[in-house]
Amino acid sequence: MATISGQGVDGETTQRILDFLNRVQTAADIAGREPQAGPVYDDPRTGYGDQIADYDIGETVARRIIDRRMIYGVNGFTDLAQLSGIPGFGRDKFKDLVFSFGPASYGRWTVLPDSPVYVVHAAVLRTGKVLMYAGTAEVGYPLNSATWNPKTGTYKVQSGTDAYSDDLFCSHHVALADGNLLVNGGAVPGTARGIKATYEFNPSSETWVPKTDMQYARWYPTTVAVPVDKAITMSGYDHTVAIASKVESYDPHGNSHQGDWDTLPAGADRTLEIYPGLHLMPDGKILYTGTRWDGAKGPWVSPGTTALLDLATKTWSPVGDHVVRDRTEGMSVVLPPDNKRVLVIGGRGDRPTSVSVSTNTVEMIDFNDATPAWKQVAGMHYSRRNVNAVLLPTGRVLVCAGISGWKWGSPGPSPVYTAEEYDPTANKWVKLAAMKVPRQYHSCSLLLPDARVLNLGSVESVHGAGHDLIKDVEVFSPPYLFRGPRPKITSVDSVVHHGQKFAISTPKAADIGSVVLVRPMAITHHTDSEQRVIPLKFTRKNSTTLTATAPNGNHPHYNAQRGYYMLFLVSKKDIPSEAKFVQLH
Ligand SMILES: [Cu+2]
Repeated sequence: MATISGQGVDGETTQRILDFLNRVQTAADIAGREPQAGPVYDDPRTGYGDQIADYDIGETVARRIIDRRMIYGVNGFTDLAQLSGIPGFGRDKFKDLVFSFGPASYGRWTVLPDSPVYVVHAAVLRTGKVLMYAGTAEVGYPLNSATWNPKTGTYKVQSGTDAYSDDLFCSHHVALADGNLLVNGGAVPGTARGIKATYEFNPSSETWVPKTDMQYARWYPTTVAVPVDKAITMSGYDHTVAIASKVESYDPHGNSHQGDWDTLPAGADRTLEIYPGLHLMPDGKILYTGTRWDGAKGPWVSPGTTALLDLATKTWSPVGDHVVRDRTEGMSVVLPPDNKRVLVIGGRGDRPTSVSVSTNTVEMIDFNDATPAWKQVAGMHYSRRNVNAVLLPTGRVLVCAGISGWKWGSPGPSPVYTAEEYDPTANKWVKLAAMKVPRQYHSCSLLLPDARVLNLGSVESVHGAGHDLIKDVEVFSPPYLFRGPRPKITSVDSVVHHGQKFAISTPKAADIGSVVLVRPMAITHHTDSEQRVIPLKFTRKNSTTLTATAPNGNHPHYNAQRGYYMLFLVSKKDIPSEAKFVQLH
């Protein structure tokens, strides 16, 4: 009979185990069914290890655990040591509990030192650093930005002449083919009137370079990078606070490299609510997903039909309504492997206009279907708007942040602390660990090159009055970082060409299950047109070398346009490596 000690088990894990063991009613609630389907899973690294197909805590032992709980009366277990001496409950079974309720299943949140600038906008640069800035953010913050190095945790602030001189608060951003971040739009400080400002942030010099103005002023536009080496921007409030319905295209090489904005023909005009959810689809059309920002004009009472803009003909075609139509302040993401499926997550939901709450519903559209239409898939465990969705290298979708209420008034924001992860293959959401800092409006979450997820900014806080715009930084380490050794990229070419085979060195080629390119995120207001995961075909050349094939598709490569990507190896156990940046050219 084993002596059990909670030593070495972190507080959150301990609490989750105690909560679970005190909540269960019957032995079957602990033991689950064979083949093992939880809630207690076998830790593949301990005990008999490979017995994944059978349960490690059987019904007999489970019954003994519940019998033991009786001794402790109404409080039940209060200390893991109380599990000592239960016949058949050895240390391997205890480790299964720790595996099932610890970071290997829930991940772990870690609070980092505050950012030196308040953050509304954040993007991962081709250097692996994160650019963050806010503009004056309605309360007169200085016009500065910072880059953060995830390897060292150090910041470098760009201020004064190194920074930007227009108020880029509520602009938008995409990476250009050379890795510069295009930033366009913003506001006349203290107003909702848009400006035409355009900058490129150069990741090498870490400086802001002013570029030619847009033709239309835009506050809260959405920009989409498109091939070859261009960008399209839509919506935003113009200089009269009307929605800019003209669509513009940016060419970084125009006007002797000062940049050049062209207005698309009138057929491309469309009045979209601010920060429309937009994604470039593999066939060269831009999908408007129906997500949008809840602007100063109040609730959007007449949700628009989702639609596609064909970049070849410069005309729109309707796609259809969502099942739950009002996706205001939800977030949309495209899904691998082919990036023809799009998820829309959360948002306001269809409630009477007098009630401003949020929905847990999620919908998907699949453009492989003969008649693509939005269909509901499994819903989240929590209702959320102002939700951050991050596509992981595994192809799963991490959801963190968000509120179940309403940010501007009754019934109050009600932050959701618990993170969740969606597995598109199983169509299932699992709950993960709870963040410590609540995040909603003006928060950002991004996938880092080391496969953690950085969380920045937000209005409203737990700190009380005078701290309305928070600088707290918290990083999430997903469960995959606690499940055993990570694959490693020893070396890879820094430049690869479409359709070209290239070598990746890795110590154990036999362990690799997938090779993916991940386009770095550039997020604000839960709007990101950049993130996508592109799986690559690969073969094992020898025990330490993979041969991968860069994405092909026809020129101009809509699914994998020229630019910088994070290359991850993902093991057969779904554990990602750290990324190496490659330039796809
Ligand atoms: Cu805003």
